Amino acid sequence: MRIDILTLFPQMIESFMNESILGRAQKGGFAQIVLHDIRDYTTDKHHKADDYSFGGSAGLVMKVEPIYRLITKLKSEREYDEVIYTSPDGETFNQPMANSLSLLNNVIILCGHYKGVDHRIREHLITKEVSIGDYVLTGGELAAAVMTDSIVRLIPGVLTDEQSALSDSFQDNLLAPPVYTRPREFNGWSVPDVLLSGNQALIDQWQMDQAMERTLALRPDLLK
Ligand code: 6GU
Repeated sequence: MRIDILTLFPQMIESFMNESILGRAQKGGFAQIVLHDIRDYTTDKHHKADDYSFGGSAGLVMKVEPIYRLITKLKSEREYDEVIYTSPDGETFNQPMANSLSLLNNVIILCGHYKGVDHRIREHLITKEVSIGDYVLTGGELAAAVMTDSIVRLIPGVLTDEQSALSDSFQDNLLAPPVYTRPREFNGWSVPDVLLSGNQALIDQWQMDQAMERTLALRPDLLK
């Protein structure tokens, strides 16, 4: 899968994309994450990528031409399944959306900033608008990073069996059960006996009960 991220601030997320699981996914050839600086596609001598909004409401708006040029260039090189715009107006990102996006080949994510992009971009080039929750971020870069992280880890081969995404919270609409490691006893705090019993059926049952109990207590909305 290839994800092209279009932003005015590529440095904000560059190192994030090359660390940990995202870094390994790219080195292993499972994902290609390409950051593009929208300012590189301006043609005026001041490299102006934003301007005042018509009608006078406060704040800068990202200009149509550089974004159009960049998206048109990318589309001439390969076919894109989605052109996503990060915006608080969008559909709220969640695990089912991550699952379906992880099946795509090529995706563009355009990061909104300031008051947003010239609306003509949204009308003519964007196929999907996504928010990561009901709070305001300075820009879409963190949203793009969050989405990329949760999408790429779902690509088959990125996680080992032990890290398997199938046991993550939310994957089956349940929170994950508690986990423990050595030592068995610390400071008088002990690990539940069942986990040391060696009886896998019992352990599976305990983990399922815990997942259900925790979901009921902490996120009953997930069970609806
Ligand atoms: Cl995608 N962008 C911005 N600016 N704020 C947000 C968001 C996105 N998702 C939640 N808040």
